[in-house]
Amino acid sequence: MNKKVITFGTFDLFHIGHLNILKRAKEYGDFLTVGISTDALNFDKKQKNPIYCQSSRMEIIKSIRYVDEVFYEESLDLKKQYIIDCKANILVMGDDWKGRFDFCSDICEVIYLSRTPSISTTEVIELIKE
Ligand code: C2G
Repeated sequence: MNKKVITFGTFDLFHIGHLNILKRAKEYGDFLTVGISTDALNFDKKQKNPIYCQSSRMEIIKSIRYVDEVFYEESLDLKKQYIIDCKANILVMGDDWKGRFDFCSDICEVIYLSRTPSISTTEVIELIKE
């Protein structure tokens, strides 16, 4: 198949929704690269720092059996550059991003997969706070 898949995320407080998207993304090819949002990018995206720092989040993602390569995603605006640099053929994202990366469809296939219901990093934090 020789197809390279790429996906991106913060992957803070790693949970089953993250595992599912990585597992399903890998099924579209035979090599999966994951761009992990830096702490600074996460702050820009969500106006708050992640609970786990970027190096911890990278170590966790790197140890997932479906993941072949990881790198730090510094900016949402570099998406196309990352795809080109990684020579990825397919971009896979959860459908909360549906449509947001269609501009990449001139250089790779863009696939949005359904999110895993009723789990999110924010929900986990709220539950722990209770
Ligand atoms: N996800 C999912 N199901 C959930 C939660 C998350 O499928 N219940 C998916 C998201 O759709 C995303 C990936 O898991 O594809 C990572 O989610 P986050 O860590 O929340 O990443 P996000 O903030 O969406 O960052 O350049 C894109 C951004 O870096 C994506």
